[in-house]
Amino acid sequence: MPFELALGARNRKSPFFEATVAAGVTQFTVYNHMYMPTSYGDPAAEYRRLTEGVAMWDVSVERQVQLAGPDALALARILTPRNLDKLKPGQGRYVPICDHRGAILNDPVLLPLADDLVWLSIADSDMVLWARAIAAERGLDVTVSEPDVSPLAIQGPKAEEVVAGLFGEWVRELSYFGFRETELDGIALVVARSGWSKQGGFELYLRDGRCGTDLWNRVVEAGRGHDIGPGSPNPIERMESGLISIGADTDDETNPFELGLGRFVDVEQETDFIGKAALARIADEGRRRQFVGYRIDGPPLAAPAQHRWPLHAGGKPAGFVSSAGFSPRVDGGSNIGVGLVETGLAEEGTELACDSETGPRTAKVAYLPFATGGS
Ligand code: THG
Repeated sequence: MPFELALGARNRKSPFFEATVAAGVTQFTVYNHMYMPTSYGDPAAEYRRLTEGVAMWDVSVERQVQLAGPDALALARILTPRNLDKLKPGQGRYVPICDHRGAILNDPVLLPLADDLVWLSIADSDMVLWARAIAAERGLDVTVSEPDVSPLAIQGPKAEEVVAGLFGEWVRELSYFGFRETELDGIALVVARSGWSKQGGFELYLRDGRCGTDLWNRVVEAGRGHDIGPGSPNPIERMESGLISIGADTDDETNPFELGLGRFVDVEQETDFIGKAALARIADEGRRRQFVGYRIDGPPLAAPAQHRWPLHAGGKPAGFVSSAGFSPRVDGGSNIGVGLVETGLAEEGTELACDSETGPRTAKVAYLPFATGGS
C-alpha cells in the first residue's frame, strides 16, 4: 500500500502495543478507538499456528464495559434479550445487545464477577455510551465505566498446554466462557476459556495496563516449547466456524434472528429488555435475511474483501458477501465467504452472481460452519 495509518490521540495504543511491534506486527486496524494488530506479515503461518498449534493475539480492543453497583445485573438484563435468570458468578455468557428496533448493536461476552459487578467484553461499537444512557433513563443505581482491563487471547489446539503451564492444572477444568480471577507473579488477571475462534483457547484479561509487555513476554516464554507465535483474530478461521463480526456482517437493520442467534433471544421472560416488542414482532413475522456461508469460484482470493460484495439473482439484489478469502481446509482448498442473503435464496447450493473486487464471480450458498476435513 502506498500509504500509512495515522496514529494520534483520538485512538489509543494497547498495553501490548510495544510488545506487538517488537514481535513484528505489519498491519493494524482501528477498533473501539484503538489500534489492533491484524497481521505479522505471513497469513498462512498465522492460520497454521491457530489451526495446528498455538497463537497469541492482542485483543485489548475488546474493551470491558463495567457495570458496578446494586443494579449491575438489572442493567445487564435490560441490555440483552438473552435470559439471565440462571447467571452465576464465574460463568460467562454470549449476550447480543439490540436497539429498540431489534437491530443488533454488539455481541459481547458477559462476565459476572460478583452480584454487583459485571463486565461486558464488547465488539466494535460504543457500548459504554449506550449502557450509561440506558442506566440513567431507567433510573438504575449502577456506575458504568471502562476499566483498565485488556484481553490477550491464546488460541489453538495447544493453547491449553501453554495456559496450564502458566497457571496450573485447574485451567483445564474451566467450562466454555468460565473464568477465574487470579494473578501471575503479582500481575492481576482474569483467566477465561474463550476467544473468537473454534480452535479452543483462553483469554487473559490483564488488569494493569503497565504490565502489558511483561505479560506478553511471559506467555511467549511459556509457549516456547509449543512453537507459539503472534497472530490476530483470524478472518479465514472465523468464516469456517461461522463466527459473527459485528459491523462487517451486520448493517443498521440486522437482527439476531437473521444472524442465527435466535436461541439467545427470550421474548417470554419478565424483564422489559431493550428491543423486546420489536423482537417479538420479528419472531412472529420471520426473518427477511439469513447469515450463511458461500463457496466462491474463480482464482484463489489473494487478499481479504475490502468492502461488501453485492449479490444478485435474476438481476435482483439478493444480499451481500461481507467477508471472503481462501481457506486451505474447505474442500481441500477453496474460496469462501460469509454474509446475509434473502431468506428465499438461503438454501444450500443456491447460485448467486457476485460483484467481487477482482470481477464477477459465482457465490454458492453453504451452511455454516464449513466442514474443514480433519475435525
Ligand atoms: N474476546 C473477548 N470479547 C469479545 C470477543 C473476543 N467480545 C466481542 C467479540 N469477540 C465477541 N464475539 C464472539 C462471538 C462468538 C463467540 C465468542 C465471541 C463464541 N461463540 C460460540 C459459538 O458460536 O458456538 C458459543 C456461543 C454459545 O453457545 O454461548 O465462542 O474474542 N474477550
